Amino acid sequence: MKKEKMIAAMAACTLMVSGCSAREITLKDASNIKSLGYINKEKISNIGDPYLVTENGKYYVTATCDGKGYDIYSSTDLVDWTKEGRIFTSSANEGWVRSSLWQPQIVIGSDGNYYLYYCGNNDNNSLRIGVAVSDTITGPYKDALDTPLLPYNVATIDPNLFTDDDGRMYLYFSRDCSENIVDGHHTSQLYCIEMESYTKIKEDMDPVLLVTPEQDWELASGDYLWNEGPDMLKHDGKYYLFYSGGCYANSTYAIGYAVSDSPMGPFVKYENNPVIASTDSVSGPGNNSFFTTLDGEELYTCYHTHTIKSIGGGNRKVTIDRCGFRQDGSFYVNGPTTTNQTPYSGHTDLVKVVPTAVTANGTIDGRSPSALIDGETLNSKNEDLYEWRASDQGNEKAYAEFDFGDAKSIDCIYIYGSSDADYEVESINIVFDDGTIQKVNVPSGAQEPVVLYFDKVKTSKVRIEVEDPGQSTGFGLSEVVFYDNTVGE
Ligand SMILES: [Ca+2]
Repeated sequence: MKKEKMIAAMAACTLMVSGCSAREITLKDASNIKSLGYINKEKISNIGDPYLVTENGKYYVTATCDGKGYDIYSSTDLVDWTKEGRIFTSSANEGWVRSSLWQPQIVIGSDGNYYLYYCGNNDNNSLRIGVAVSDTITGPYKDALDTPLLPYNVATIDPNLFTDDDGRMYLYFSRDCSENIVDGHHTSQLYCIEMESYTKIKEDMDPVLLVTPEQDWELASGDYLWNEGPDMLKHDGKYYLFYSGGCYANSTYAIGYAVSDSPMGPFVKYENNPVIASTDSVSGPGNNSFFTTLDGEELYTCYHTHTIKSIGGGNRKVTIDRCGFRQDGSFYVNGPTTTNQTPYSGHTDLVKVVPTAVTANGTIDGRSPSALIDGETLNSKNEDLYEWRASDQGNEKAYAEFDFGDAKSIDCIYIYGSSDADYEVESINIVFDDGTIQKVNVPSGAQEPVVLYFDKVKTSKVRIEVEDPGQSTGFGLSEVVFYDNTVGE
């Protein structure tokens, strides 16, 4: 982002917007409102490979820690986290695992037990996958077996157990590049095996190779190549296998996915991978898991990014961003974000006010005003196809209009701009039913919304129109979200 645009965005975010003709809305200081959005900070750092699971009305995260064991953290709101302590530890005398304890997964068993799938080095310094069990989510977990879970004499890591709707269970894992040579390259590839139970693989079945590094972004890491960190997500009857490619220690690391009609493939990689990649301000996103907010309303992905971008390496932090599926079945992530984003559903005093219709006085072919309320707020490679773009209006001001049907109370608006600098206008007017109007400097980039918080306005429509096109060649917006703060009423 250009520096002057950054300043404009910051100015807008601190509500230093200037009034226009007609009556102005009164902008209020939102800095003391805890529930007004979330920001990805270093809430949990010096970790990797975070796995987030919900249970007992809480969010729990476990992750790769110091390689000697796993810690677990809990939260009721995804903002404040409590370290609950160590749940599993390697030992020189017990079990089979000795070191390099990486990517854990906690599975809530249908039998009332909690299962910890983990990986690490055995006595021969070869990586294996194991499973431990506990009757509480916070452990301690004890090995369920006295051997690794998988009986193969090859290095395997990154277990991800998936239970299908019919109850059949599948274990996804990576055959690790430390011992896997493909076409002369150390290569990590993803495999799947069906499980008979939480602690036993199905007999007489060989693991099935699912994906191998082949897309350009997966080949950028040099002699060593990775497809690792699997996480299965089923949507609309299809199986979405998420994975990480590139080198975890630098900015080549990123997340992509592949789709199949069956849990064991064949899988076809998404042509616009990766769906989460490094940006000017974020490095090394990878190894994601998925969760739904406790109220069941919103899907998020939890993944790691480098704590210190310029250093990279193994010090990573938990990063959380909203995600979803488009109507065409493709998947998007509103991330990686570093600025204030719309609040987590169920953890805010702001109630969403949803338009019943969105119209515009002109939209270029192939785009739709409905993109303004589809939940997708920002765009990376190729994905600006999914934002709204006004058609050339000539002398007429381009606008989009949000219709709420009946008059609704609104006191907060998030406005996500265009992902393309050519479509970032200098300023817009927000126009309400009663002629109240507010000029707003538009932020740069769909990733950094303007957040407006103001005295309640009762209105059945909100029009957002170009006030000053500046240097732009057109007008684009990614998403607009309206809220009513109901606290104190
Ligand atoms: Ca959108």
